[in-house]
Amino acid sequence: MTQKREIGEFLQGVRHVAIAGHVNPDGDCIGSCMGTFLYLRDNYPDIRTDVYLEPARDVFHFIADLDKAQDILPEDAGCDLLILLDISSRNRIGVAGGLLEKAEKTLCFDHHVTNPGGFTWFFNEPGASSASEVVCGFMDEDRMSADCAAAIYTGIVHDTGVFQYASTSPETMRLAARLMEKQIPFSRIIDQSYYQKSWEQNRACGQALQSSELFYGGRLIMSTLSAEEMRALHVTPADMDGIAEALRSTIGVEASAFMYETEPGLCKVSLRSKETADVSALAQTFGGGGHMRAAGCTLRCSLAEAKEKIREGFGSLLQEEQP
Ligand SMILES: [Mn+2]
Repeated sequence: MTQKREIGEFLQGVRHVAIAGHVNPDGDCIGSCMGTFLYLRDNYPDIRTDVYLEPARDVFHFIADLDKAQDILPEDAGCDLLILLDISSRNRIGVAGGLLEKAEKTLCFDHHVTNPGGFTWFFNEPGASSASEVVCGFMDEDRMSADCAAAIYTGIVHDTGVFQYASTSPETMRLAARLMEKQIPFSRIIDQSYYQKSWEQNRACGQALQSSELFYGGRLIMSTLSAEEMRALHVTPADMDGIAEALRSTIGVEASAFMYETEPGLCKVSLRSKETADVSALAQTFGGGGHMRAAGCTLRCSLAEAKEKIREGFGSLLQEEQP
């Protein structure tokens, strides 16, 4: 193995670290933030480390010390170094957004091709499976606890769709193997945090599949859930994970778009593709971002208008691939 860098090199003279992820945190965001928190706490006990995350879904509660994550930024909060993980852009920092101006130095680990940077140190690897994999490259694995390994593993599992997406590299698998050597409960992590869904979530996904429509000769599949439908199904935006992927799994489809109302007139759009359509480019035209195969954006309009805009946007994307 090549000699890796270690996060300690950014901690010279630092007495107070704050760690933060993005709004609406997903498995990679939570895994990378908590993994970094646990690693710093175990290996740099003289440095005060705070971690800020919006409330995580219950399925992540097996992650050690997740209850130490703060979901409100105190008035007097500060830090010498702000470590940012998986954020994709400076304006998507969740709870700790207010620290960006206060922090002396910022250190960002990411894997979003759309992240424009603007940090003291910026390690962005768009080809990497996850921010968890990127930040793990800066940890001495001999000094990594099982709890830290479990958090990092969770992040990788979630952002690779359980080692499925093209972003999964041989190195991702080697890293996952080394994390398994730490005796982490890998089966339980995958089942409980990734596959298991509540009855309400499964019904919402079922309804989205049931009402889906095909466009461009079956190359695009789209579906929506209105605020009213979500109320009737007893689900919230936090329950929408996995629906865009379920739509994409349809045979013949290259891309999927799932959209739902977070409030009247505000639509969250999840875009997925299989092999050719760059959905991050489409998301960017609407002020969003993400990856080639998984991206998202938020549109301020009715659900019907959002659907029309996204359908149109896919026109050039799906036509370009025709020979
Ligand atoms: Mn990620």
